Amino acid sequence: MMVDAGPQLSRRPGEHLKNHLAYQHSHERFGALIRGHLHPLSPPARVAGLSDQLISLDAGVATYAVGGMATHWTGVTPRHHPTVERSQAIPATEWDTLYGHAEALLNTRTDLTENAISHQVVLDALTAEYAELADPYGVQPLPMAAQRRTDNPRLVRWTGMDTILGPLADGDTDAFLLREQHQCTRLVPATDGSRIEYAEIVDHITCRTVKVEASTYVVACGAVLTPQLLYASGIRPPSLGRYLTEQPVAFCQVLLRDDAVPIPLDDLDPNVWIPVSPGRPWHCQIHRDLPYDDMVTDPDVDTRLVVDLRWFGLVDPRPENRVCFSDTTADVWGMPEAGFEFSLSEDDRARQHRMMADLRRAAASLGRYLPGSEPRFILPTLPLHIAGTVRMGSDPDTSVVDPHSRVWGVENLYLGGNGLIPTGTASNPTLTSVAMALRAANGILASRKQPSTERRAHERPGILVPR
Ligand code: KBG
Repeated sequence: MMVDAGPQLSRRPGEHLKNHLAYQHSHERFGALIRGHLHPLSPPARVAGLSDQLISLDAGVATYAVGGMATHWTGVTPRHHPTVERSQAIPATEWDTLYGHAEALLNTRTDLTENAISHQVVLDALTAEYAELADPYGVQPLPMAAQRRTDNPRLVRWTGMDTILGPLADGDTDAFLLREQHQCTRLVPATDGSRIEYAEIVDHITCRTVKVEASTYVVACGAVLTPQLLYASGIRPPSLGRYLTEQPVAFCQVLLRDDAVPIPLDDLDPNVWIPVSPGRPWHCQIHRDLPYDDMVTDPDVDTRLVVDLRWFGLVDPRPENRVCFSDTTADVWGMPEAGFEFSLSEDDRARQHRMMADLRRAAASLGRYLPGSEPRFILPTLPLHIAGTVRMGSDPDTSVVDPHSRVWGVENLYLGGNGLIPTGTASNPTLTSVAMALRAANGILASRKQPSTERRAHERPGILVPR
């Protein structure tokens, strides 16, 4: 049984909203749609660190919908660098297998835009500029969780939660129950705290509260709402909410030289990547994405020539960087209100300035800046890659979950999502979080030795009991 506080927005649960024809070819229209799906997590007045010119968490948001941010994410799914980014909590020998499975689940591929003219132009120009970068960390196509449709190659099928569910998304099995607009407000631990006895779920459709008893509980509702639920449940290990990381974003737009084209009217966008590597602790993606609020569209610009350069930086995890929860103020969902305490260290800061210089280098090799979109750090910061708040580790004093994603000291409670990533990272986190979740799922399955038909009634996942 799976519950989600938000509504189901598509026929198949958790589908990517860009799969609808109306949004496939307009970043502006799609941007306008999803802006309404981003709910601020904390009132700006309570946010600390706003004066920082490189990063601010004022844009901390959550999406309340079945599928969460998978209903609108960009689908960029690189592997994290083995030494610069990846956590050592999982043995090095397992990462490649886990990543392979995660890529298959998400339908990650590098051929999405291989025939697009602007993709080839960008790839060639940057390959020449960055000739010193050795394989496998040189300029290359960006791995994308999306595929061109074979019945109409002008359209792309973007991966959403329905992709992961596979046949379960079609709802024709009793083995899986999905309840939309059901919000888990509390997990109720046994008196000694060693296990969860039941979950308290508010059904926002009927305004009833129900108890759900299960043998295993998994909380995966984002890097802020996951620790929020633990906090509300009185599960408050010392590292909860701490070691928070977020990636500063250096951004600009470039107009490709028009002697480099002609680009057909219905061409797809470029998707080019320069991976993180030692000495370059930043992730570079050259593509097109949703406009930021401060961007003005010039009707005289041929948008086929515009490319976005997004460079994401790495910040070190430090315990003082955190999301904290109020004991006195509730958010609109009745949960402890979140607030952020976050700043950059001198090392973090120096890294971001090197990243900005590199962004300028790449831009110069491609064309000239789009007027009004010259290089800058995006504020409030918007990669939405908050991590570390329920971090994985091998020491219960400095982590919230063990290497199998189980909350230390609570035998039947597992967590999932970007909050588990314990390291400073620059690349998009989703693929890594899915890899970690697969390891946890394998562990949960292995621990459930009996076949499901032999399990006692109360051990079946998700029994609804009216309160
Ligand atoms: O361009 C995207 C990017 O791919 C991503 O992962 C992040 O979530 O948001 C960016 C847009 O601000």
